[in-house]
Amino acid sequence: WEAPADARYQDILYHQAEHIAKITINRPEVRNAFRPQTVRELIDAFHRAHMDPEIGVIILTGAGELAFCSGGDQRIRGHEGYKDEAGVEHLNVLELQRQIRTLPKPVVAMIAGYAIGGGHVLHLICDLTIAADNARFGQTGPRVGSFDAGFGAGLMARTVGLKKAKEIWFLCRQYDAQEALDMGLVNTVVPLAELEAVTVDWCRQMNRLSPTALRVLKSAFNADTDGLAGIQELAGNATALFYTTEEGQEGRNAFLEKRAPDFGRFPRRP
Ligand code: 2NE
Repeated sequence: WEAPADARYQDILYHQAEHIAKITINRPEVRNAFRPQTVRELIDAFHRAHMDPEIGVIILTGAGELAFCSGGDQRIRGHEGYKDEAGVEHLNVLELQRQIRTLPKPVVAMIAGYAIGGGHVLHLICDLTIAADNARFGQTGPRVGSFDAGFGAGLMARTVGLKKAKEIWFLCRQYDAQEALDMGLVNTVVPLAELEAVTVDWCRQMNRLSPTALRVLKSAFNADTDGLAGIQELAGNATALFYTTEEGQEGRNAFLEKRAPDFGRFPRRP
C-alpha cells in the first residue's frame, strides 16, 4: 500500500494500490469510534477516492484486529449530537452514509472485531462486507439512548428481513460472524489472517469488470430504496451514457454551430 503525500489525516489513514483505495478508521484506543473530525476526514477521503480515475474499488476498515468501528464516540456526545473541536454538535455520519451509497464505485467493508452501533450501520451501507471470523455485529442504540431510524432501520430490514432487523434493534444483542453470514448481513467469513488478502482479491476481481456496468448496477440497487433521489442517480448514468452518443452530441453541436439540430438520421428503435 502507498500513502499519497497529500492525504494527511489525524483520525484516519488513506492508502492505495492496484486501483484500490483503502480507508482506515484509526482510533483503536476507542475501538475506532468516530467523532465529527473522523467523519469529516472520511468524507474527504471518500471524495478523493470517488474523484480519482485511477481508483476502481474502495475498502473501508478499522485499525487493528479488535474493531471495525464502535459508532459515535460517546465521550463527546452532547445534547444534539457529537461535539467537534469548536463545541458544535453534529450527526455528520448521516452525510457519510449517503456519500458511500451514492459514489459510483463499489465500497467493501473489511471487518475484524466489532462493528457496533453507528459502526454497524456503516458496514451495512457499504456494498459488500467481508468479515473475519472474530467479527461481531450489533446495534446498541436503545441501550445508550440513540437510534438510526434512517438507513439503519430501513436498509437493515431490506438486508436481513423485517423480523430480524427488529430483533437486532429491539434486543441489542451481538451476533458472531457466522450468524451474520446466515442472515445475509455479510458476504463471506474468512480466517482473520486472510482477511486483507481475500478482500483485495475480491477488489481485484471487480476491477477486472466493466466500471460502467458496476456503476449503473450500484445506482440500480439504490433506486427503489432511495425514491426520487435513487432514480436521479440511476438517471444520471443514463444521461452520461447518452452524452457519449452521436445523437446526444448532435444537440450540443447544433447549438454551438447556431443551426437547427438534425435528429432525423437517428433511428426510432422499437
Ligand atoms: C465495541 C465494544 C463492544 C467493545 O468492547 P470491548 O470489551 O472489546 O472494549 P471496551 O473495554 O468496552 O472498550 C475499549 C475502550 O474503548 C472505549 C471504551 O470506553 C474503552 O475505553 P477505556 O475504558 O479503555 O478508556 N470505547 C468503545 N466504544 C466506544 C465508543 N463508541 N465511544 C467512546 N469510547 C468507546 C464496546 O466498547 C461497546 O459496546 N462500545 C460502545 C458502542 C456504542 O454504544 N456505540 C454508540 C452507538 S450509537 C451510534 O453510534 C450512533 C447512532 O446510534 C446514531 C447516529 C450516530 C451514531
